[in-house]
Amino acid sequence: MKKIKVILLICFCLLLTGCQKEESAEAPREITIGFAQAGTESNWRKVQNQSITDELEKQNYQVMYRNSFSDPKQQFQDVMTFIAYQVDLIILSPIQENGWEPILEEAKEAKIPVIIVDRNIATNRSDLFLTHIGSSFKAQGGRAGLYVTNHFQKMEKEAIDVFEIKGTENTSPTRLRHDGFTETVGRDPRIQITQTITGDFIRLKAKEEFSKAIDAGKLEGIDVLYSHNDEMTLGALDALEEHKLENKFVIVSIDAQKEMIDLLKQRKINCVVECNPFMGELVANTVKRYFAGKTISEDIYVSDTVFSDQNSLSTIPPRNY
Ligand code: GYE
Repeated sequence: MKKIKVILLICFCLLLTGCQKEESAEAPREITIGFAQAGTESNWRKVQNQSITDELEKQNYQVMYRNSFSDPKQQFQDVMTFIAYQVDLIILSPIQENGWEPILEEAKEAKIPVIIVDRNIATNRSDLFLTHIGSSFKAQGGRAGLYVTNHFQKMEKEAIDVFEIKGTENTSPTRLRHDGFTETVGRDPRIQITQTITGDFIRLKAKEEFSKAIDAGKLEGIDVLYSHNDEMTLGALDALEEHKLENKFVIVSIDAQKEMIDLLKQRKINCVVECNPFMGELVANTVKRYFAGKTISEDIYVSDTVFSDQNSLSTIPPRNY
């Protein structure tokens, strides 16, 4: 009996010293980041997704990933799942703008910080998230509008009619790319948006909607095609081709995927405003700064450029997406 007691005591001591050893060791604590991605609707999205996951993994963060495949309700649930798992930080690339306050309240209560990337959310509560990292969609719309105003500036035309292909409703890029555009073209009263369709940022959806517009004779008198992203521009071009129609519009697109740059170089479209998807490094550095207790600015902008037939096209570097 005594022997057993001694053995038990030794085991207990070993266990204690073992535990102490682990606590004093300087092994970095594993940090888990929940990344809630919006969908896979465009090539742009795939590159943005890759950029963020790659850079987080480079920094040795454990990434818990959920993709809600363009379903807003699913995305609310995805973020609730991260909260239930008690992840250390949430990166949210939202689909829609509205409805986030109660979910982010829950995250706040659970003391889980949230970083919003790409699209933004509609709230006045700056205490609900650390920062937003992404492009200025209003500036993108403004730059698209500026191309159109410049293009027609010296042309004697009474009216310049614009056909707008909008992205998904209730999303910040759709709202702001529209606002930025109308604000800028507003300087020339001849330029008016006379037709609008919604293509949800998806090539096939835009193709279908644009085909319907062609069949309904809605292209009559249109001078400009302004599309909120490249996938939808490609969809509209697909529809024109299917209807054996020549493209006779000025075309302005947003994103600057490879296919669109190629079309610009072939002078089949006129202008493409870049939306820079490579935000991973900024995101990972911001996460790192947060865990190091450093200050983080409220808005972190990704820089975009504009490619158009008003500039030299040969200098555009090749792209792989
Ligand atoms: O322009 C589009 C996409 O949210 C800014 O979403 C992003 C947009 C991007 O799928 O291609």
